[in-house]
Amino acid sequence: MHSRQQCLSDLIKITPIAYDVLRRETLNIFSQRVTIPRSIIRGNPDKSRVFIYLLKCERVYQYIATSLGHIARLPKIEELHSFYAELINIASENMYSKLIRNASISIKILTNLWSKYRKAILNSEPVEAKRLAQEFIGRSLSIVKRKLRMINILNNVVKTAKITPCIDFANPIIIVSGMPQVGKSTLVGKISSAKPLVSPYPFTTKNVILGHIDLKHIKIQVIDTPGLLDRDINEMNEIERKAVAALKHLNSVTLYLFDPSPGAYYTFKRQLNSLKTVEQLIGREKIIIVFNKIDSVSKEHLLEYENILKLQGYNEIIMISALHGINVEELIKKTIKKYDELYNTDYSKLL
Ligand SMILES: Nc1nc2c(ncn2[C@@H]2O[C@H](COP(=O)(O)OP(=O)(O)O)[C@@H](O)[C@H]2O)c(=O)[nH]1
Ligand SMILES: [Mg+2]
Repeated sequence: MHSRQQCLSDLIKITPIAYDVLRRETLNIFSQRVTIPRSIIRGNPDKSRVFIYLLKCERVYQYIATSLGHIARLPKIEELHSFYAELINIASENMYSKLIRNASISIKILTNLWSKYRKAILNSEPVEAKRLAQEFIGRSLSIVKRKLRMINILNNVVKTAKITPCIDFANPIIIVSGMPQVGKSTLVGKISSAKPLVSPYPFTTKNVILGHIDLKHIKIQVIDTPGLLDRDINEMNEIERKAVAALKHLNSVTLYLFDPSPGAYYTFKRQLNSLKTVEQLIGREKIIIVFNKIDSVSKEHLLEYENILKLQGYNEIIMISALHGINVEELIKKTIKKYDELYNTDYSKLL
């Protein structure tokens, strides 16, 4: 099957620029020597200083307008897939759209300003020309400074674009979700091409990570997500919100992992609370409940927790050990079957 992978890093291609750098470069351009063609000077010998300042300002204007143009031409947030849009909003603290808008506005203001100053300088006496040119540079910089205060978000936006996986939104996606330390990254590492970091500390996974399961004619995408705490979505931090973005915006089957073992980092009750949050986001029908780490849980405990979930209406729970690969194949089969049911596809036949 054809792959239609989309990479955020191909869409957001820009070298971040800070105000201080832009200012320094502007002053640098302004201070550079310019030479006016003799033919022009010959006809207007007393105007040569005027032409020098005109040319300096023209260069500065071109430089600033070009720099802002790169920002103004970034893709609009509405043009991005909603998953990518949300990641960009998280990275920019919702300032991305405003930055692009303000870059466009600033270019217009600068262009107007330059057309006024160009006339004024051209009609001025030589001494006046220098003062007007300096005034133009000062005003241009102050427009940029005022309008593009949030320019530093570009750093984070570009960084995010670089690490965001290229997703084929038309092909199947399995999301692995759950509280920190339940074994999400271990499972993704076991079943897919991704090898996310696994550690005994929470919040080791700070980004959405993509791996693939290679079937005969298709790659099933598997997404590892940062752990979610059992709190309201509005209270979540930047890292958790990336996991929420994946859940909310990707058509997927979500594996919600529990750690029912006695050494679990969070109590079973809290894990159940966190499941409720995921349910609110995507609806119960897209979730498969998985108990991980069954290698280190007694049968009695498993049964006890299973019953709690059954009372809540979850009839099927899949028991696995991601670490030891117990029942993992079975889990993949069931997940793809569920995907087929949800999205009216027939990938199961490829297994
Ligand atoms: N006993 C046992 N430990 C596991 C299993 N899966 C993961 N772990 C351990 O649980 C800890 C957290 O794993 P990790 O995959 O980083 O969890 P994540 O935070 O949900 O991504 C690590 O120390 C893993 O080795 C399992 O099936 N059995
Ligand atoms: Mg992890």
